[in-house]
Amino acid sequence: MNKPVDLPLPVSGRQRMTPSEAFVETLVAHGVKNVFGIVGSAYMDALDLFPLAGIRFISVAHEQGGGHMADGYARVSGRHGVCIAQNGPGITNFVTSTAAAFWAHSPVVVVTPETGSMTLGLGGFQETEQLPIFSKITKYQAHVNNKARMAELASRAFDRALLEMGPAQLNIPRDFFYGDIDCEIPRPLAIERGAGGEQSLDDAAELLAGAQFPVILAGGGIVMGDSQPDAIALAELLHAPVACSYLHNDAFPAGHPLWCGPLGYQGSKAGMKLIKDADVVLALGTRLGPFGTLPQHGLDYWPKNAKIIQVDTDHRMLGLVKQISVGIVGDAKEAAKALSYRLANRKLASSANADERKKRIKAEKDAWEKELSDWSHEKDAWSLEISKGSPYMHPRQMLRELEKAMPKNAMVSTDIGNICSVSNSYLRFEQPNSMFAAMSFGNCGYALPSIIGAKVAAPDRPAIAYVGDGAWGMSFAEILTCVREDIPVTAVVFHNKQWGAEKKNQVDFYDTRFLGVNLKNPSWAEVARSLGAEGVTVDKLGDVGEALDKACDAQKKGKTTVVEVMVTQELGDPFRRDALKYPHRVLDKYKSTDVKAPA
Ligand SMILES: Cc1ncc(C[n+]2csc(CCOP(=O)(O)OP(=O)(O)O)c2C)c(N)n1
Ligand SMILES: [Mg+2]
Repeated sequence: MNKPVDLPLPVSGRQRMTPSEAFVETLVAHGVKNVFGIVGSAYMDALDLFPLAGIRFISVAHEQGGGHMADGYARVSGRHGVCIAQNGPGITNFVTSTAAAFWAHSPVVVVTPETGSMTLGLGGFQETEQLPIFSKITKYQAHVNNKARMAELASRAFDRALLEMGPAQLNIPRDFFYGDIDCEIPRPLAIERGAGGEQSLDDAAELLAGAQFPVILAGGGIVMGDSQPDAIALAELLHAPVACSYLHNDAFPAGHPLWCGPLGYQGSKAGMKLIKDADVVLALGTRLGPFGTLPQHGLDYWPKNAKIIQVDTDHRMLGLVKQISVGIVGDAKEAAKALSYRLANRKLASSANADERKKRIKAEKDAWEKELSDWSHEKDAWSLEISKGSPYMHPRQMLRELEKAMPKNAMVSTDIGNICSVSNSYLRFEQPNSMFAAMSFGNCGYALPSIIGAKVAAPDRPAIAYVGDGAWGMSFAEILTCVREDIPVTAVVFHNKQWGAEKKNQVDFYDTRFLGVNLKNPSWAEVARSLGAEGVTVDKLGDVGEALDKACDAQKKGKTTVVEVMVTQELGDPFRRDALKYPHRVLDKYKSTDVKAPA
């Protein structure tokens, strides 16, 4: 393991250096302290300099994991996450993680050394065109077309990743690391974002001042923009209930009386019922992603007649998915401050009925809490049948136990799967930068590597990944990274012996014709132990909290723990109810698989 040495300042002024030195000094200039990847000859000349530059190289098990680690690191720290790999196959392994970072709005810099400039196109070794592959999943692509421009283009990639809050690619023909160049290391751009246009802020303030039932939808922009105190102040001024946008449960503190929980899949009915009655919605720092605003629990909650004010730093997101009345191209923090300033000494319609609304908020929250507590298991016929007589835990009860035992300042990443999705109802946070779900890219295998990256950025916070056993099969190799790089995390693996989320579709839409959904697993606790981590198997509810406690405690001693929780095969609501149809067959050969839609 490369331990960081004292961080030197980047060299200043125009001078002679090698392109490798220019590349590494640019990393130094941007404050990079950790780079995730797998060693490769393509960039070994630059890698060799990392220790003296004060950069730790974190050697991972698979480049996709390294890319997710860079993503997790960026999401906690608000700084660049950096990953690097060998040209060709190492780089194509970054595709999924880069797409995931794109939809998580993570400033990841993907460094992609390329085949040599003098052999490009000849079909030598490890050659593929690396720019087209990433063209739709990056915010910016820098191609070093001349070694003398190494620092300039590298620096621009770093600037753009933060400016546009998304991945930037830095593509470097491998022979361009060598030689001598004259150059200056550019200083990072310092960018201050503003509140938005005066007129749009005035219009928004006008709508909010007249609102009888304003509701705030708190989005990821609040987390990324460090805006929570300003969002709280504005909510309190308006006495407005606050729902969180899908998978941004950490956008508003769960203990606050105005917090109403997340919208979207397996979200909070309280939040949904309250936003349904809004006459004005302030969507603060959210692109209003289509998946996260779909009807849930049979509730079509998006308010049809409300005026919508949307605040987003990216102008392309305004009015894209939902019709809006006012769009503000602005930073969530600055816009919240500017709106509070405009509303501070005004007569607000929402003050007159504040007590009434306060009672309504409490009643909706209490009702949802009670419903959740009574929702001890899934109640559809298949779930009841499959869990009958099972010695294992009901997933919802197990998730409740995890919630109760969750350390106060925990960071939790969640994977894609049925139980991870259900966990959305039980994940509450008091501080931002705490929840790292696989966002709209929705790839299985996200949670373990992203929490490893998060732990590197915030080593003093407990780091916990929620992962289904199928997704675990894709990603558990990164336990090797935890062990060899001393990055202690906790993984809770939901062992239900199935790709449950997809099985649920076959239950609901395909007459329980199961194909490719059953798993044969080893003991994941045993596997963890053989990889050099701790591993425990829990099959009793009473042991869940203690297991999580112990595992988080072990992080303080540098130990990674896999907590394998044995759960029944019951399944919550399906993911893509919106996109599935009952099978309709035309050819005689396949007629037997026709399924009639229930009346
Ligand atoms: C990389 C990738 N492959 C396939 C899918 C499709 N998919 C979505 S959920 C899911 C099942 C997840 O199973 P598991 O991790 O065991 O969690 P469970 O649903 O059983 O709780 C699959 C295969 C995906 N989202 N991502
Ligand atoms: Mg599973």
